[in-house]
Formats: sequence, structure tokens, C-alpha cells
Amino acid sequence: MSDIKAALRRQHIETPSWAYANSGTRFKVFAQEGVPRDPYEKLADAAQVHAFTGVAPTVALHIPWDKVDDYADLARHATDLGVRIGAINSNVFQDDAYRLGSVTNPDPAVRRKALDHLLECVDIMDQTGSDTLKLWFSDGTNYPGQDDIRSRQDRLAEALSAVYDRLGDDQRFLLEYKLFEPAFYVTDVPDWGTAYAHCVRLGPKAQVVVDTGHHAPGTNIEFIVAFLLREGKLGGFDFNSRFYADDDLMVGAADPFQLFRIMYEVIRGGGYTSDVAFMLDQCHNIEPKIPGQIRSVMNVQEATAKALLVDADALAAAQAEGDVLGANAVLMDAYNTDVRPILAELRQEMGLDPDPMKAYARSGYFEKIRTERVGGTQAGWGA
Ligand code: PSV
Ligand code: MN
Repeated sequence: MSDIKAALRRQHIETPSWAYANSGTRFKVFAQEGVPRDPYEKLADAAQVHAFTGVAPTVALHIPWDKVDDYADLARHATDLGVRIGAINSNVFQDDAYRLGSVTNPDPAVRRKALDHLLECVDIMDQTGSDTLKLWFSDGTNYPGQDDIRSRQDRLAEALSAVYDRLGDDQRFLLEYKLFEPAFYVTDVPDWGTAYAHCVRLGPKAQVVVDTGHHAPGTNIEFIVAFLLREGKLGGFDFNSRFYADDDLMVGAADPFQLFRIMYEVIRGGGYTSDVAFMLDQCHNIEPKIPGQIRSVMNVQEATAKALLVDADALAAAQAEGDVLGANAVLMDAYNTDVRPILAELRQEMGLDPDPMKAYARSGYFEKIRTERVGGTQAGWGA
């Protein structure tokens, strides 16, 4: 048990700056009280999540949503709050110029604009000390014949190669795939195979990021995790949970068993002790945001604890004997263990409250931000 606790103590989950801002669907954004007005306030909220869980020390930024004049100053602000800036997320999907795509756009001037943004994100990494750039492209087409599928792959490869060449020795990029949306006919990076093929061509500083909401229903995500880890190409996760598509709900909420299966493969493949980034990519549209992030971090911790409990020797023995039911029982025993007491104990050992949700509620932080953060413009998806 002490090994498991030591592994859980080392866990590092990254929260996204946009989770603290107002968000919604295309139908309605419900504004909430106390929402940050700028990236500095987003970092302050993220620091609360770390303060109560002890395992969320970094915060991902999204550019331009988190654009500031002085990134070194923002990084210092983060350190003062007890957190650090994590991955830089690029955004080549919200400008009018990108109607027909960004790096795969038929117009070279638009491609140049998109590439300049991606390179700017690497400049920002240099200033914040971030080592990871996350690339997601909304690029694709809506109608058969609209553009040449193969040429778009060539344009994508050209842009990725230019970004790759700009990376420093200790920097990498993670290429994110997504089945569909906003393009509905062809998506230029629709699946892990496409992302993987581009990354393999480029080299070790290009890896794949698995956003758990970006697959067709029924996809076996843990297989993808096992495969990519085996190839040294799993760069990280954008964790969230979904019922239908890219719902961006709290990780582990819809299917905690899937999260357990993913974490089991991560551990089995050595990804827990490597540089795989465990990031959340979520929006809290109707629930309070800081507790939503705390709950999400706890859900990842619980799935991880259960995966760490799997008796690897017993499992290997049952598998070698072809004991189908026995092997399945080993996994299910671990999954069915209530790990909340172990985690409560661990938190106490770390000098934290055993119940982060209640401790946050008691802290008075929400009352403070709700009264202090009046005036100004609340941050939102896109600001
Ligand atoms: C796209 O759906 C995505 O998952 C990418 O990671 C974006 O950067 C993020 O959502 C924005 O919320
Ligand atoms: Mn994502």
C-alpha cells in the first residue's frame, strides 16, 4: 500500500485555464458569479484546485484566450501562487480567415497566418518555460469535392514540419485528433492513426494527445493508449467525459470504468512514470467551476488508485493459463475496491484536508471572488 500511496503522491494533473472561464453551448452561455476577468485571475482559481488536491501544480494556457503583454510576469504570478504554467494550446479555429481551414487552407496567405500563430505559441513557451505545445486543427471540409483531401495532408505536413523545426531541445508538440466537428465531411486530423503517422515522420519531439471525447462511440480508447505507449508516441491526454460526442464534461463522470481501463493501460505501458501529460480539457457550463475541477482531479486520482491496485502478477498468471474469468476477476477486484479511504489518508499525510470538496466549500474562497470580482469583463470561451 505504501508503494501505491507514493505513486499517487507523485501524480500530476494539469488543469486548463478555460475551465475557470464562462462557457456554454452554441445555445447559451450561463454566466457565473466570481468568474475570472483575466489570465491572472484564472491562475488564482487554478491554484485553489492545487491547494486542496495537492496534485494539480500546472495550468494549461490557450492562446489567444490567455494573451498577456508579459508572459514572464504571468509565469512569475503563477509561481507566487504555488503553480506553474503548463502546456500552451494553440488556436487556429476562431478567426474569420479560417473558414476553409487554417494550415490546410487552399490560400497560402491563410496558411502563413496560421503558421505564424503556431510559431508565436513556441515564442510564448520560451517565455513561460513551457515544454509542451498542443496543436488542434479544426480543419476539414463539409462537402465531397470541396477541396483535395491529399493536398490538404501535404499542407498539414508542411506546417507541422515548420513548427517541429522551431521547437527547442527540451520542447515537444502534441498533435490532437478529433473525429468530426466543426468539419463534417472530412476532418484533416480525424483519428490517432493520422496523428501518429504525421508524428512518426517528424521525430521524437512530436507525439499524439488523446482527448477522450474525440472518438466514435464504442471506440476502445485503452487500445489506442496501449499502442501509442508501446511506440513511444503517447504524449498526453485531454481528459474529459462524454455521453454523445465532444461533451467536455467532468472526466470520469459518464464512465469511470473506462477511465480505470485507460489508467490501467497507462501504468501497464510505463506511461505513469514517463513524460505523459495528464491534462484536463473541460468546460463547466452549469456547475461551479473550481469545485468542478476539484471533482475531476479526484476522479482521475480514484481511477489511478484502482489501476495501481491491479495485482499484476496474478493477472499475468491468469492470462498465461488462459484463465479468462480469472484474469477478468483480477481487474474487476481492483476496480471494485473503494479507494476513497486510501486517498483520504494520503491527503492527510500530505498535510491536506481528506475531503477537498468540503474543504474548498468551507474556505470562503468563492465568497471572496464573488464579492471582489465585480466590474470588468468576465473571461469566456474566446476571450
Ligand atoms: C477541441 O475540441 C479541443 O479539444 C482542443 O483541445 C481545443 O484546444 C479545446 O478543445 C478547446 O476547449
Ligand atoms: Mn482537447
